[in-house]
Amino acid sequence: MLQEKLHELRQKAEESIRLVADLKQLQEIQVHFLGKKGPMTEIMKGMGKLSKEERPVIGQLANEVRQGITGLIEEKKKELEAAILEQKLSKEKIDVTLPGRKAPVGSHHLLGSVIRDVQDLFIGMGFSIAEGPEVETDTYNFEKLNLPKNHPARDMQDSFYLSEDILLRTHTSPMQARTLEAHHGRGPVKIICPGKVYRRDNDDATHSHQFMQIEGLYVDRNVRLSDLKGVLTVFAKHVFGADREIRLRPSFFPFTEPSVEMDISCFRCGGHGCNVCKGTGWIEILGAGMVHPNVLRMSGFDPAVYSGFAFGMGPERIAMLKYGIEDIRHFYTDDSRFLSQFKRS
Ligand code: 2NL
Repeated sequence: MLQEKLHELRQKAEESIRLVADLKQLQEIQVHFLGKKGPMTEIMKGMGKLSKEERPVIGQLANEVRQGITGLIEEKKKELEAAILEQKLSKEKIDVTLPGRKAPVGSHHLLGSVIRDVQDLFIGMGFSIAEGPEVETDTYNFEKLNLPKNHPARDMQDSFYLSEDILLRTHTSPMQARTLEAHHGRGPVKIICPGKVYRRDNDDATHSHQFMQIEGLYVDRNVRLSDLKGVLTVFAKHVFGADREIRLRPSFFPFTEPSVEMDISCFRCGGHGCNVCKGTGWIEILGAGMVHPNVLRMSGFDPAVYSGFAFGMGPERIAMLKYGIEDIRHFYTDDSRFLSQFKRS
């Protein structure tokens, strides 16, 4: 009886396993045939009623059947898992002929491009680039530039002081004074000083506590205001267009005498008056002058022998005018939507 039942069970199980389509069904079949409430358990329970002679024979057969079914289930399981993997692989295959994703390519920052353009122009006229510390001493930032103690520009409110004698430079002029000094009273000195400078200011559309400056300095025998005019005319035409004219207006800086402000004829309206030049036909671009004799003397040059011109400009202002940028903070907040408008070589 039991023997027959076991053979029948084996046959049924084989049949069921063969027809199984997925892992869930296979699991159900395993529970159905071999589980606690299944026929196999039932048969094992009935073993106790068997005679001594029958028990080992049936026991052995039952074990064989159980192992046989278990083996078939394992086999089927592997088969199904392999099929699943195969299907997954065929679905996820990579099409190597598809075009690749474009990697974002960076570009020069507009402010850097403007500064390099100015530098290159002056290098072409025989100037060298001189760069120096942004943390300066009171001596080089003020004293050597004819800004004596008690000068209003030294007000604690206007600068970032690290101690009584050390501050973040308020202009690039200290580097000009350092370069003059390094020449031990012998010209020519012909330099451009670009770099970051700092003022205590509340940031708004036209002010920033950190900004850039480009200063120029030319000291030699017989350097005259007309040399300054010539060099600045070349600069104005290079940056703002070949038909620009310049004009100089009297001004004041402690480190130059005489001092001037330079305007260019409006590049938008050509001088008739528009909203860029506020109806005047002229746009203020930079400050300049002849190096003050005190400055020359303090840096080791004899003002009876040497003279020179100097100028200072804000590259942010130059870039804002040239490219119609309305807020200086665009240069520092690095929003790629702003920056990518100026992607060029
Ligand atoms: C401005 C004006 C200026 C200078 C900077 C200078 C430097 C030395 C000696 C004499 Cl070592 N002068 N620099 C001269 C005149 C004007 O900058 O408005 N900058 C934005």
